[in-house]
This record gives sequence, C-alpha cells and structure tokens, in this order.
Amino acid sequence: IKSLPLRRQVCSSAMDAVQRRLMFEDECILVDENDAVVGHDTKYNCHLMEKIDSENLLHRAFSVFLFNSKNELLLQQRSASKVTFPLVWTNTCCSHPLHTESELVEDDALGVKNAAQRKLLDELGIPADDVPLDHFLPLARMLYKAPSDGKWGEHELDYLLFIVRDVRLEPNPDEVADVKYVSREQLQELLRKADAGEDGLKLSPWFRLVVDNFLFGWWDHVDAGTLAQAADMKTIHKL
Ligand code: DMA
Ligand code: MN
Repeated sequence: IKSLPLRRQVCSSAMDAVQRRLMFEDECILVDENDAVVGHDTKYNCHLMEKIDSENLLHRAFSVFLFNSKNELLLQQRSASKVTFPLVWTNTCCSHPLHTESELVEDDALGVKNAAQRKLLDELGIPADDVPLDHFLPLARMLYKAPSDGKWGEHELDYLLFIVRDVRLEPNPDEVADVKYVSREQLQELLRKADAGEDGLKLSPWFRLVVDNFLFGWWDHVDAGTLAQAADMKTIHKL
C-alpha cells in the first residue's frame, strides 16, 4: 500500500472493502448528452465531483422500480458503507451497466436490463428467474447531476426501468440497510417526513427527481396495466 499515491491510500483505508472493490473494478460507460458511448472509466473516477466538473464526465446508469402484485413499490435504504449517499432511502435498485459486451448492448436497452438483473441479485438477493429480462420495461432516460458530499457525486444518464413481479428477497447487508414495500399513501407520508426532516429520513436526489416529475403518473399506468403506453425512450429528460 505504501507505493500507492497518497489519495488512493487515504481512500483505501477509509473505504469499506466491498465498496472499494466496486470503485476500482467496475468500469462505467461514459456517454455524451445524447447517450452515445464515448469511452469508459472506473466507477471511482466517474463519481469524483472534481473530475465530473473538470472533465464533464457523464456515465450511463439505471434505476429499477419494482412493484409487487398489490402494485406496491419496493424501496431500499442504502447501507451505511455505501461511498455515495449512505443511508438514504431510494427506489428498488440502482447501479451502472458496465463497459462489457453484454452490458453495452443497446437494442431494447438489453445491456441495461442485463445489468439490472445482475444488481437485483447482488443487492437484494432476487433470483434472475424472478426478474426475467423481457419483463423490464424501460420508460424513460433522464440526465442529472447531484453532489453526495464534498468529494463524491453523480452525473448520470439514467435509464428508468419498471417491472411488476412478486419476488423472493434476501437483502445483502453490504449494500442495503433496510427494505420496504410502500403504497402511494405510504410514499406520500415518507415524502412529507423527508421534507420536514422528521426521523432523520433522507431520500436520494434521483429518486426525488423521478417522484417529482414522473412517478405518480406512471403508477396510474401500473394500476391500469397500461405501463407500455407510458414509455418514451426517445426523449432524454434533462433535469
Ligand atoms: C448508482 O447507484 C446509480 C444511480 C442511478 C444513482 P449506486 O451508487 O447504488 O451504484 P452501485 O450499487 O454500483 O454502487
Ligand atoms: Mn453513478
């Protein structure tokens, strides 16, 4: 470790081992504002606010919204060891398609769906059989930037994937502190608490953007069984 540059030594000693491995082994896909692939870089570099700002780094990501057959949405609270946004409540699962052959496929957003299936298993213990690729419905893409703390943040082109399935769940404590299914009314109550700063409850900035711009309209489509009508994968929403 003595031979590593100082910043990496400091970071390595402070960071949880599992999260450190993801930071240096995951190679994210760099895209331009039209979602065309322009390269790749480590998850570490892609989430350093200084690099994001100085090199205008933008990477591809996904956010899964999983509903059960009662049309309740599964939320997760990120673990305390997550480097970005620890302990915030957010949608079911988020991560990045990696710069690998299977996760770069753009037809039908197949690469992003492959990544979603991989991370639903890794974070929540949901078997791939419970979330078949052809059940994911990509509804939209949004581009946003959000600081986490002084050093870390997000600048993503985020695919919003919906899926309605009853699943087996076995949350991985390295990733997830807590999970719960919420009805619309229960989510409204969570939003009220987060706004009021009650119970120290915090929501992720990207989940908040989806809630404020899209979620309840799409939830109507979940209830009506007409979700496919809500999909618009042509527009990139700049939020
Ligand atoms: C990143 O999620 C993706 C979004 C949409 C914020 P994350 O920080 O949970 O990624 P990972 O699970 O790969 O650490
Ligand atoms: Mn990211």
